[in-house]
Amino acid sequence: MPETLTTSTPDEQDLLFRLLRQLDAAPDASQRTTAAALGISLGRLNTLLRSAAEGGLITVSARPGPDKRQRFAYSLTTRGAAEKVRLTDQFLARKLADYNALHAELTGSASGLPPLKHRTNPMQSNLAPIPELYVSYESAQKLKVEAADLVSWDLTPRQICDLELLMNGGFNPLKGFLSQADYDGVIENMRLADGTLWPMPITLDVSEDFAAKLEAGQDIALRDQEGVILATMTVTDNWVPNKAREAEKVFGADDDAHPAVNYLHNTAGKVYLGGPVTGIQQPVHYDFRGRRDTPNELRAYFRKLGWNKVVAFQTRNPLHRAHQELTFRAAREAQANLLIHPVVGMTKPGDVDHFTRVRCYEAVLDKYPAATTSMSLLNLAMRMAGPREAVWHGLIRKNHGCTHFIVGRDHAGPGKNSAGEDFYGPYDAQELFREFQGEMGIEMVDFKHMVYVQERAQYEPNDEIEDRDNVTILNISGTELRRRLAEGLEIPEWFSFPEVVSELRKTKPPRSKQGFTVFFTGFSGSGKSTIANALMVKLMEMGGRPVTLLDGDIVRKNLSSELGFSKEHRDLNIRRIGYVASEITKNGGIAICAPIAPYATTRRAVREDVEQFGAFVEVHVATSIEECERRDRKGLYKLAREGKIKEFTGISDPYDVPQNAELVVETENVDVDNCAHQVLLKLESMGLIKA
Ligand code: PPS
Repeated sequence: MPETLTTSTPDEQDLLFRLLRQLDAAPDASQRTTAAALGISLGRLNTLLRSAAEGGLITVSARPGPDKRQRFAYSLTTRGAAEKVRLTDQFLARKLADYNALHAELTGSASGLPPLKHRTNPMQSNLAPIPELYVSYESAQKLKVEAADLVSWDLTPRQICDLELLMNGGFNPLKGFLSQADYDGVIENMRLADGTLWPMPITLDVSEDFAAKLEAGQDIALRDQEGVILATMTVTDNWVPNKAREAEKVFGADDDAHPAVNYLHNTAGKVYLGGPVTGIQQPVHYDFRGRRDTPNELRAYFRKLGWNKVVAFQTRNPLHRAHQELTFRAAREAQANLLIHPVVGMTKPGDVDHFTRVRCYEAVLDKYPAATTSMSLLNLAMRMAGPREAVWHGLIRKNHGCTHFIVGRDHAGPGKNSAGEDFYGPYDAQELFREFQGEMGIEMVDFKHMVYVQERAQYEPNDEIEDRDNVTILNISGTELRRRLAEGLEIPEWFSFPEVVSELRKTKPPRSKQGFTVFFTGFSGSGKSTIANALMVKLMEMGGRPVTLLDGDIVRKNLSSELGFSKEHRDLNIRRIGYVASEITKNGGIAICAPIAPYATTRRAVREDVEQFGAFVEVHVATSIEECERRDRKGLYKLAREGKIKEFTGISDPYDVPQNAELVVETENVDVDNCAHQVLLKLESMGLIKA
């Protein structure tokens, strides 16, 4: 950037700001119109344009057409757009100072005189518009075309969530992904390099190969998973972070039992990129569009309704009666309106999916007074960082126009560490929030654990029950709730709302109605297919769920006809079976698989695929190789012994005997019906079928 642009006077910076704003808003205007809009001569405009072009803030291109005064077209570059964002902040700060001075003069509040009757009604800072990183629609169209030629990075789902909140001001004051200096400050003491409080590292993690391609100061395009360009970024920093240190400082322990530490070590890229972001378009959401609001949309909504005080409730769980009581009490205590602000981006693995939760929230919303309560969905990717996360959540809610924030017991807790202990104390988050709330500009409404007092038929904070020895205190933990749902047991009225329970039951039916997979493994000729067929018929006789048999031979004919029996091909074959079985399980069916599946690691991978959606029951059909060879029903063992079939399992290829199968079935001297019955009994004992 040329000297003049960085070291110019406030007036010159103001002019540059107005020029960039003008080119952003009306890139196709003639020079004469632009000069008139800025109130300067054509000569001055030309000098300014030349200097901005030399500084890399705008590009100049020839425009066809007869009109000589419109020979050139100007548009903002990524750098120009970032500069415009910086100058906008500066401009707004100056305007606010002017406004405050004027207000002080009118009301006499600065002169020491008693204030005059308020003739002005200053806009509360929590409701004033917040800076975003987007360029205008016109500039975005041009930038999108330019960005198509840039090196591009395909964002991960978590990065898309982060980018959305960076661009719409949810992560204000961040202007992009953290630079190394900001990152170091955030890790060490929760502060950006300039001292501003910010507790969470928002970094763009990439692969080493991608990072190696980049030069300092290079612009890159950031694309979503369909390849749509959402933003550009000027890469100012490119470094290999010390992830163990990040885990220790941010999450309190370098322990993979913490979901964000696990993500850091096993999913995130090795290199971080930092630099300012220029927003082109919001990430696309097709679900619950009407329920999603940017910080400025919420601020405008609160302004319109005159909601000067708003208390936000953050949640990643369905709302039950305890939550309703807690939020009512919080609104009463803060004398504020209530914003239910659930996270729908990424939460803790294993949480109830957001589709189900939003249906639950909508059902509960009817039970709140509509005039003082609103709900909005937040596309945040949570990190489960407890205390630091609470401070982060508070800052995000402040950006969304809220004045108060509820912090309850174990806020954003990740559960137990690998030694079986809680990562954080139940009220650590409240303590850290309390320490910083003055600086944050949002007040905490803290709550102890809410429990149900049967005699008074109401929820009360656990620490406020003075007659606890004379009353019955009831509570259902999250684990207990999951158990009751899984087993189809009663969920009492005092605990939740019938509408919520019914939604949860639809998504999480009892085990006896969920899909599952029975995975037989054993040598060729061990009896897998025969037992699998008998089991299939018995399950069909019972009815209730569709049953699909994925027998080794059937699969090799219909799904894997091009594959042979090398390790690589066998693995591919089994992974395909696993994929189909996981889809069947997900959709509530029963998948019965009967391949040889000789490798333990591949069987484990299939188990993981299926267990995301339902039970995986591994059955080892433990017929010995000698017995299989003696039976030799297909005549294959003879051919294998003669060397006519290569890589034959048990003869010339390995078989890893299962160590942790749910069931081992011996077939020698036991009839098929009995073997199938053993499997049924196992399924029954696991609650997967009813007696
Ligand atoms: S694997 O390893 O799981 O992919 O094997 P799978 O698909 O279950 O094998 C299906 C049938 O292929 C026949 N067959 C062989 N088995 C083992 N090794 C070699 N080299 C081989 N070549 C052909 C065998 O009859 C398998 O059928 P089952 O039903 O197991 O007897």
